[in-house]
Amino acid sequence: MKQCWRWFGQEDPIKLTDLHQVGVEGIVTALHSIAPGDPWAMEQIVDRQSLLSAGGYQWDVVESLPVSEAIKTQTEQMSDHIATYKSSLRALAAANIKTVCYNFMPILDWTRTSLRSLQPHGGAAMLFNLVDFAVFDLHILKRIAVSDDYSMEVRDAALERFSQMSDHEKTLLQKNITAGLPGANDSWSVADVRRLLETYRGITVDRLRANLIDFLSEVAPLAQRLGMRLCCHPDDPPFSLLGLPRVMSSSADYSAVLDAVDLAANGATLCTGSLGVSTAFDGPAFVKTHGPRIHFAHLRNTKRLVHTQPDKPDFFEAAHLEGDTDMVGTVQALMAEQDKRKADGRADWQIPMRPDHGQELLGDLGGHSTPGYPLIGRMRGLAELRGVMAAYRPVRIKDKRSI
Ligand code: DNO
Repeated sequence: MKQCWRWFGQEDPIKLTDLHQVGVEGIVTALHSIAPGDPWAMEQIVDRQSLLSAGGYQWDVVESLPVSEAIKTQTEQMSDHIATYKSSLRALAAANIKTVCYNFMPILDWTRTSLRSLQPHGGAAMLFNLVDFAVFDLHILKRIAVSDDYSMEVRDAALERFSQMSDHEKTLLQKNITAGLPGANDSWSVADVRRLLETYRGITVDRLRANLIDFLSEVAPLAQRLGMRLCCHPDDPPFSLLGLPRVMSSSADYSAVLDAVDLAANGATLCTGSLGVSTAFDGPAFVKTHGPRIHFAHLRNTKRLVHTQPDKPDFFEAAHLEGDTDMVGTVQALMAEQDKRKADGRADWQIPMRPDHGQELLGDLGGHSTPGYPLIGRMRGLAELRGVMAAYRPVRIKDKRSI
């Protein structure tokens, strides 16, 4: 697999040129300042490419070309936004950037209740706690939840916890939950979330899935003609939050969407950390089922904690080889998939991967790195994953000076 790294552009506290020391081979990035629904102009794409090539890299994967809320809910501006999405795809293809990741999560992207939870080893990890989430949902956002959102036990615990929280703790919780994607979506206010929730009134799981299929029926044929690979990121976490529908939470969800628009360009981002929160997730089996359509891999591990509601477990982001996902088996399955592609003569046999998220370790600590994206924690993750890959197939030394 191609060992990639997510880089946020010039504002990223990590210097691009330093990544050669980390063994990074490719870059995953996006034009984060462009809002979902707005076009990516050729000039901006080329500017970013020049920045990357000056640092000795190329732009391997776009993460993300975001899908606007209007497309997800099929409201007014949908057709304009689809036209814009297509023009951005054309511009990316013209710049020879062919792999594009996106997600179809309503309103919020990845969601955690704590961005820096202290671990026994002294580092910090991101964490999701359902009672904390219910505090935000029921007592800060003041949403009227339905009975299957939370069990009685979770509701009682949330009320109790809320009554004991300081104003500072309440603000921090709200900030953590609405942190969403580091980039274009930045941070939503409570008022924003309430307004956006209204736009999902009446949108069921079936309707959202149909909207995703409609979107793909528009953009995937174009991507196919352009020789591109679209890859949908799973829901993170893989269960409903704020009463919103989620449609990319399991292998069966992927089957439904990949089969509905049966083109190679309509593919998946396998994010082991997101899907792996569910007890039903089986990494090697996912690769077996969807292998040829996996265009990008996020390798990350999560560990479920003792929880109050089995359908919405608490979890934290574990070290890359230490969580509930069989990482070794998943990496092996992905490498076997690459071998099959090579045998079939596929030009895109190599799957770009990135060590997704990392714990904050050593010099990462202190809150100066982008949540989930510290240098040392991700470096540890990449080193461990590289070790697994090397055990499966020994690394070829590429240094030209060696004989
Ligand atoms: C979190 C990321 C996600 C991902 C998007 C893809 O760290 O994995 O934010 O970039 O969901 O569209």
